Amino acid sequence: PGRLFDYEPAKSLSAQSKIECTVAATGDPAVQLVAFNASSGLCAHFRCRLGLSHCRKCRAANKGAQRVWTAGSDCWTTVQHRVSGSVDFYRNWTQYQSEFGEGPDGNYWIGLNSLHALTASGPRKLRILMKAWNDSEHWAEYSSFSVGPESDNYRLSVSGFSGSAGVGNSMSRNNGRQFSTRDADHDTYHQNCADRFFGAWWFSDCSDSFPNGQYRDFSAAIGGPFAEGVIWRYPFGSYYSLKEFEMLIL
Ligand SMILES: [Ca+2]
Repeated sequence: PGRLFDYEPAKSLSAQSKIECTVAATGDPAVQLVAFNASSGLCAHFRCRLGLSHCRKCRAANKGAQRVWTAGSDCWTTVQHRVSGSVDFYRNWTQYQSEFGEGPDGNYWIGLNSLHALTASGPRKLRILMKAWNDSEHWAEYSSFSVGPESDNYRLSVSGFSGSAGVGNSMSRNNGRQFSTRDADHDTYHQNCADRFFGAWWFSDCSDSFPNGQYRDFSAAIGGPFAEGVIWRYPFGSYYSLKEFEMLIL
């Protein structure tokens, strides 16, 4: 039933109906999802692998505060998020391996180890949500997204681009690249792109996308310097730092 990568089994029991299966889970705060198979009568309870906050997109799609929902709906997990300059993203290798920031609703990085763990059993969909300074909203999507192990410097595989009107594939140069930070240069450039542009990313000879660049407030967001800021080159250009940026996987 549905996409259950974000979940791990908590309990299974038998039930007469989906309602009975759901009711059986309401007393258990650890259970965030139920799946009922009508032909076998099997009722399965699941909990979020990385904690409830990572299932908020699923929960939002199922009417706010409702604590238990049914498998089969789209449950997006936020893996990266920029909304302001309150969290520094110019960090080192060890810091990027782990989660940092304010949680998925604020400025946030889920961590390279989690990105690998979440995509190790098979590629996921990646959705990117962007807000420009005129408050227009844009999206890009990749049908296949996975991150390799630490031993391969978390090499990125990303393909199957689609996007909203005007939005281009700004991650094509990142496909197949290893991750680089200020203290770990795995790019193909003669300098360290992470160090030169003050962030961390799957750089090649640098990048047309740079969600982990330095956040710029409106007064400094437009007009450069080149490729610094929260960048999505097509169509915004390399001198435009976005107001909001979010990466989610399904
Ligand atoms: Ca280099």
